[in-house]
Amino acid sequence: MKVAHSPLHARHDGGKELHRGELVPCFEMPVRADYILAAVRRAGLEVLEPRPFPLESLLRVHDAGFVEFLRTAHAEWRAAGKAGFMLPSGFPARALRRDHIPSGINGKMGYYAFDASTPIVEGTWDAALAAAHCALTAAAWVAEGDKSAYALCRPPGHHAARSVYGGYCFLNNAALAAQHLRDQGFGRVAVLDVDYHHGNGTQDIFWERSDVLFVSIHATPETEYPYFLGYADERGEGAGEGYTRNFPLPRGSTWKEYDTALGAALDVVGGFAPDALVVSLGVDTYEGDPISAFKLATEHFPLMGRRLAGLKVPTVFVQEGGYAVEEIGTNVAGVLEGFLG
Ligand code: Q9C
Ligand code: ZN
Repeated sequence: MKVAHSPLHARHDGGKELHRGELVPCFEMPVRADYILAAVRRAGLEVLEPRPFPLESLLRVHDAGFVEFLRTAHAEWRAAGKAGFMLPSGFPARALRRDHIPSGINGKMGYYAFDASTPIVEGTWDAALAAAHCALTAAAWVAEGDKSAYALCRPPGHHAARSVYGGYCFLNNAALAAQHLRDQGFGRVAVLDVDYHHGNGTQDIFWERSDVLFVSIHATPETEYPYFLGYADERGEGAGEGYTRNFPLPRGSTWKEYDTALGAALDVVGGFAPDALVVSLGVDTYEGDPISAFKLATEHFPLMGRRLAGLKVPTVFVQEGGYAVEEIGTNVAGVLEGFLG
């Protein structure tokens, strides 16, 4: 299994996020990728830099105005006389919604963002673009015949929707990988999201489509981020009806409950008979994660990988969350090694 990794990820070093009423250092920090890189190298996987892709590749799943905002946001912020990290403080919530994008940087930022935990710094665009290229490269390897590949994406992607960013995510790396596989002739692509948090962005992107199945196992949004999506009754609409499936679990869930949900999710994926699989691989389900409340132990991640291999489908792994930084590499490598068997 080849690994796509770019050192450009380190240009996104967000500063602070709003967490439980306080500005705290970002949980999504550059050293996460360093631990993962060391662990996949220890596991003997070959690490390669991503290929370049035209900017238009992003527009297969994202809105053009949104991409242009991400590309230019920090320069506009500096032009307005500001420095450091950008966080929005006003959002088009229900009573404020209309079809107008404010021209000022603060209003524009609130328009495109959905939380105040996702700072943009000068290097955010370079890092997010490199992460997208890692996902597209891993998908390209699989399209060219590799049985599996791993995109070591940072920043992560699954909360980023067609035209909204948040949850530490800017561009939806997993959605880009899935779309690339579709564009390379894989007729049916399944996305299985095992991050602790619901993959609202991926769900949004494929909500009305029947060619990409979205299945997610995550903590209940009643109490857990992203709060407003990820409920079991969300199943897609129009042509996509039945092609989104959510498996929310209570806080405190252990491998026993997780494994049962994983079995149900894999039955849905298997029933779809996909030509390729994209796994949104968050390891914030780990018991030591500082912002999450599942109880998976390090020994369970290889078991997860083994179960995924049972689908016997070409598979692209895309890195999402995981904030217990010292264990993140071991847990990610555990899934990949379990998959390889
Ligand atoms: N007090 C991923 O794992 N922070 N994103 C919530 C609530 C956002 C997690 C703060 C968590 C986003 C990719
Ligand atoms: Zn997460």
